[in-house]
Amino acid sequence: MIYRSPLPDVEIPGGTLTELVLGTAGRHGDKPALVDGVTGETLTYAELAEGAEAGAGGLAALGVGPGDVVGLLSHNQPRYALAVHAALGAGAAVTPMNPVLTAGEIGKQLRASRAKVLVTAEPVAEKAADVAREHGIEHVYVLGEHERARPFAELLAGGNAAPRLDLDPETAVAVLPFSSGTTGAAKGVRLTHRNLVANLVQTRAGWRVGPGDVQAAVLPFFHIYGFTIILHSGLLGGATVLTLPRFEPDAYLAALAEHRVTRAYFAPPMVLALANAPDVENYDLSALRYAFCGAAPLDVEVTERAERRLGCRIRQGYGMTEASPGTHQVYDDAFATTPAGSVGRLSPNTEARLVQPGTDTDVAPGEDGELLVRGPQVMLGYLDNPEATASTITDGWLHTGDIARVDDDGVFWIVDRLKELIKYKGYQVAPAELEAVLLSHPGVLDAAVVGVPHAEGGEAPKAFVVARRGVEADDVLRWVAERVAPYKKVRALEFVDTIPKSPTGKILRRVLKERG
Ligand code: AYL
Repeated sequence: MIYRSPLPDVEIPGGTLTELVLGTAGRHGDKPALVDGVTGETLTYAELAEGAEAGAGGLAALGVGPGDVVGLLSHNQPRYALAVHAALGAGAAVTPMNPVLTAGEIGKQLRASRAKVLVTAEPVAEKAADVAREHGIEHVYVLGEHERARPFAELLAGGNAAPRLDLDPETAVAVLPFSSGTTGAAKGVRLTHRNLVANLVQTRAGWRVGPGDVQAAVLPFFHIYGFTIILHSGLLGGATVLTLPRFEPDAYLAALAEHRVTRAYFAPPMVLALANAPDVENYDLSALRYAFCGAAPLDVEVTERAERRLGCRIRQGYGMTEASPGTHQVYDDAFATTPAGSVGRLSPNTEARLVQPGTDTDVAPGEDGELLVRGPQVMLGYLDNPEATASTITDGWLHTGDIARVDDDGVFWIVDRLKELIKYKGYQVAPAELEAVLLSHPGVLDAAVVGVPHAEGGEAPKAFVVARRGVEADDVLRWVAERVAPYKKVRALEFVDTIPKSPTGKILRRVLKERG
């Protein structure tokens, strides 16, 4: 049984991501494409398009071209978009990174992606410069100024023309985010120009983002939700994208009011914070028409509380990095009629199946099953990992590792997560990565990590550890905390005699999860 979108297929334009989103920049000219919610700095559509061209020329003059990768380590700011499209214009792919990653984690991603250039932001330029030096990356640019890096503006000012390229959008990688997928450590996800172009026009069929819209962008552009759904859907629509570097309820609400934000994008912890914030009612949110949430499960009671306070419905989107990311959405036209708690309907050109986990057998209609999705937004594959690609995509079907249900109206619910991935505040935490860090501790003999319920984060990593005598929990927790970004920290630890495993040696995560 194959489920299809109720919307007719859309035609997917043939060009690059930049051609799609900046091709009409001339029409919007002096209109702000991006506004910095903190400094007020703006970047107009014309400045973005011209800057991207100039930056592409500057990068090409450094020797950056098709097949190369540019690392991007920055919080949300208007110039983020400039860096992305300069790199794409040179023919390179961008590998985005969370600025809170440790030097070790950044180095790992730069090495795996073979990045040639690193573009960073002022607050993390010191760390970026250190990592670049350690990994022999010669070119480090900063969006702004810093003594350890060259100003990105210098690349734009060189007077170099953007190269003429003949990229094949079906095979040229545009973005290389890292995701652990259904199992193991984080892998580079090869999203082509066509994947992203497709997902943007697919999403547009359900959401009418237009020049009258102001989109709040506090969710990070280094994650695919922020990159595609917030930043690029906004640019494609000719909207203004308001960047905020971090979520803090009061500052966020003030920004929504001041900039008359029409569309807001949340992850579950933001909805929870807004449901409980002391004085939401003091802000004029009358411009807000659509609010979205995605990246992790959202509680219906919390949703309703936040909706009452914001005076706006909140509806969910669903997808995954490997699908660029959107596969399900609540269309604007169905905003009032699609139930909270669901993830809406399939985006156009997207098919779905529900199967018995680990098999190719469909479940009976109405039953829960593992969600498989197929469409032009599904990645080309993982970087340097054909085995992981082959086990994740079969006959074009992407195995999501999520358990879903669909009703007679074609509305989907995500009811459980089968894969080992932990979502802390919507961010991916890969148990395999934490297990490797735990095992590197000299006193740890064996370890397994699973997600357990956590009030603020939704879910957080808990470690089960077999240790040598005399090893202290605090010491093990500190060992991990020193080596991973704060959001990945192990937040609970239990010493055990053995880790339950299958006869083939696989950790029985469900058993541990049920023990809690
Ligand atoms: P990744 N409800 C429950 N779980 C979700 C939801 C949701 N609404 N959205 C994402 N997830 C989980 O790669 C699910 O387990 O991409 C899924 O496999 O970081 C995993 O997160 C993917 O995590 C949008 C808005 C997509 C957001 C997104 C999120 C992309 C997150 C489309 O419109």
